[in-house]
Amino acid sequence: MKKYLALAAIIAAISAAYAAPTLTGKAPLVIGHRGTSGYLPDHTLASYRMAIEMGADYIEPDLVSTKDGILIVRHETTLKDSSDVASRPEFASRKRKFKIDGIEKEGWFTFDFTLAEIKTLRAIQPRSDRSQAYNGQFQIMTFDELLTLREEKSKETGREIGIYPETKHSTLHQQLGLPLEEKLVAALTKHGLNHKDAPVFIQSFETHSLKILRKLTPVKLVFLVDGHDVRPDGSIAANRPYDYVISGDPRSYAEMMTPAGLHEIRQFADGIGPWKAYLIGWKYKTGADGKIIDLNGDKEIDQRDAVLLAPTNLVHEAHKAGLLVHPFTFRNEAGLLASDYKGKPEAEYLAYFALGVDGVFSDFSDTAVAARKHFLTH
Ligand SMILES: [Ca+2]
Ligand SMILES: [Ca+2]
Repeated sequence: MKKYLALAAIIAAISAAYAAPTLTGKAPLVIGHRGTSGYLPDHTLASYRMAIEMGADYIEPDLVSTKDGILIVRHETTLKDSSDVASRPEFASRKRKFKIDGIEKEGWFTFDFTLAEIKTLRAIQPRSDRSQAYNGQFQIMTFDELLTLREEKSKETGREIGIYPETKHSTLHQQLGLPLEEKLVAALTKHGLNHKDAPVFIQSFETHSLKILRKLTPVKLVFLVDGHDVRPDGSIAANRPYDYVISGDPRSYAEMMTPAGLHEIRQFADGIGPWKAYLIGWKYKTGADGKIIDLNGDKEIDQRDAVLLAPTNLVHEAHKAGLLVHPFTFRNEAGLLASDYKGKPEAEYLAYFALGVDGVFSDFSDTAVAARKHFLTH
């Protein structure tokens, strides 16, 4: 049974074990995940602008395609949860069932709408635990519009703001005849960002997408490492890259996090973007009935009832393979913080910064920037 360590002990142990904190020795990056989606509806111009103004180094858009082949900035190919499409009678007949990466979904799909139609929709906040006050105010953006914002804000702030786009459901988009990769690279070229030193990372959960991109562009590529759940005993339930499902490669994301797997990833990527549980996991205590114990006694089960495990050596192994490490996703909500952090999101960032991560995907850029400042000055 793994020993539970107090947070201070964890940070101290990490600091002692790692002399060089990041791969390059530079300060870890703050990546504004979907803008600053903790405060404003994700993937909107206002959300990205706020992330930049709060000091994010990079802004992160997910990319999907419209029916007419335009890259738009959305987390999902479904429009139901993040837009007002369900309340638009003119689109009622577009509702249908469709398999996204093998899983049947029902709703309205981005690839059934032209850009002109998408532009009549308005964004809403998909998470019920976040402010709904901004629903209906913002359009859905194109990738090109976001690149223009990046340029404008870089000039205005005097900082070169980076862009960190993700190819969403790459294989599915290829099957639909709407592949993302060439259009993504064309957009970067148009905005002067298709070169080796450009402030760009492209990310994907599919190796196939990165291998295509490796042939198209010299910008840095990051392989995202998924994991959909932590079991009570602390082990990670991980699925497989969808391109592996198609090609018959039996490996899960977790099974690729070995020295050999990391070496293989280094052949087509410059970094990994792992779910943060791969670096510092957590576990739950269970009763005789096998159920998770409500550690803090608030009659709900969430991460406040979890205790941290000792860190894994994944950052160390990835750095040894020459890979950057950018874990996701850092959030402020109390129910998403393990008990060791005592409700302080800054404490979580500090633990990961001490581990030597090269950047963090954050929904709250202000908290991430403040935690980094604290880390660098103490
Ligand atoms: Ca993303
Ligand atoms: Ca609880």
